[in-house]
Amino acid sequence: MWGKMPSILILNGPNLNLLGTRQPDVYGAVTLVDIEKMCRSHAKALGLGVDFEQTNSEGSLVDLIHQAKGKHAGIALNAGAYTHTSVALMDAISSVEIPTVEVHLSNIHAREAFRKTSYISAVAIGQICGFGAQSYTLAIDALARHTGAQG
Ligand code: CA2
Repeated sequence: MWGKMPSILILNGPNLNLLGTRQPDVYGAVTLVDIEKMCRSHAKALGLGVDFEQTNSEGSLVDLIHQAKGKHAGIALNAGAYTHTSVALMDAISSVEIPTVEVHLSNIHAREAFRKTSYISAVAIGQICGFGAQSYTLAIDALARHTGAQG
């Protein structure tokens, strides 16, 4: 099903395009382009290809999750603030039945109360948060193990 090299989708939601340009105290100094490069080299070493996407639009995130069906062995999703609000994203993940790891840069459990609620957690295989950019590489490790998709 996955062809020569299995791949994963790394999907980023609203405002994550601003990383490294504002609020470095909360989110660090790395940019999303830095994170993309880290993810590509980390995944490659595990024999996994990567599609890396960012959109500020909830509907586009839903579309990208739908389009992952039959294409990607797993999804790492940082849904940004939609994590705490979006039944649509939760339903999209359930519907495609692709193992999904929830990712956050910050420790959402150590921040405002509203960030403790995640609609993604209910349908994810697990959640990784609080490790900055490293949360993404940890998510790739988890997906590689879970899917058995390493090359
Ligand atoms: O910690 C995470 O990765 C979050 O998903 C980031 C979201 C936040 O709403 C979630 O609760 C936790 C916010 C991303 C905003 O990123 C910014 C980057 C630079 C400047 C301002 C915001």
